[in-house]
Amino acid sequence: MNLTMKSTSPLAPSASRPIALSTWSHGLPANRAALEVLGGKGASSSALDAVEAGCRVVESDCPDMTVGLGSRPDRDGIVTLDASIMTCDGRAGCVACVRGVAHPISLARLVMERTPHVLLVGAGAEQFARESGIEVAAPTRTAKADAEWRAWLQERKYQPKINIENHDTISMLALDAQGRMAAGSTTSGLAYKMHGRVGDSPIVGAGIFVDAPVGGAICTGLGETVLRTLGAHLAVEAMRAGATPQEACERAIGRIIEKNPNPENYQVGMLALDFSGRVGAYAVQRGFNYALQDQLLDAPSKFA
Ligand code: SD4
Repeated sequence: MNLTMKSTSPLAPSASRPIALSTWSHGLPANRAALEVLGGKGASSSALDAVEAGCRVVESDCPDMTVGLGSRPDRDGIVTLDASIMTCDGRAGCVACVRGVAHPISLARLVMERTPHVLLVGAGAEQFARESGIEVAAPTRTAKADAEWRAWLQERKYQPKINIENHDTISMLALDAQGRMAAGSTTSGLAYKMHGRVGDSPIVGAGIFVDAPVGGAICTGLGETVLRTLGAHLAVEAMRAGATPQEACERAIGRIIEKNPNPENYQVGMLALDFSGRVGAYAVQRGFNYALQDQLLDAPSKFA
């Protein structure tokens, strides 16, 4: 099977700023919040603020149950969350496998701004949250997540469904009026994962990467495949070598397919943005949509 769907046109609108670009349809409310922040006056209206604001919207309300405390749990019934944030001057903060934190994206930002570290995990990340005045709730499951998990326990079959279950991380890129770019990602990872499993989303270079003056890239999908190839970093380095954002996404997805067998069994979606506002989008499978400003678009894919 190799029914390649190539995009013929760059999806870039124009060099207009600000720009908000996000994965999946929940990228629409995320972009709205991000652009509201970026439309504001003053020094605080940065791409970093925009990405944090956008991700927080989905953390608070994610009907797909793939972001925030309302997500599906791991196989032990525990909701664990991953998040990362990065600015184009190379600063980054990430948290992984945290419980009870409503806004992991904000905790990731605090790791970046208030610690000498890049990544805090598990109990240590939760301790840092408490010390920073962030509430850490006792781990719970929503009634819906609880019912689905109990149903899952009957069979205990671990087979994430492409584009349906487990593939709705919010990853975002924003470019502000001053020409600063930031990236962020927040997720509960894969439903029914092993306890302690961490995907690509909170790993710099895997789920997100941004570097001035080149651009940024973000991923969603089966994190293991992206971790093995450092997908976002691949795309940014392709742009550094002269690829357009679209070409960069296609090359990075190509490498992911090359290195991870049986692509019919997984989905990865990738978005890229450069500093002139050109956008790239590509996926392994059909069905990956994304939000560019207030538009929902379908990404071309390697397999139809
Ligand atoms: C992960 N990449 O934990 C995440 C899942 C995801 O859309 O992106 N879902 O593997």
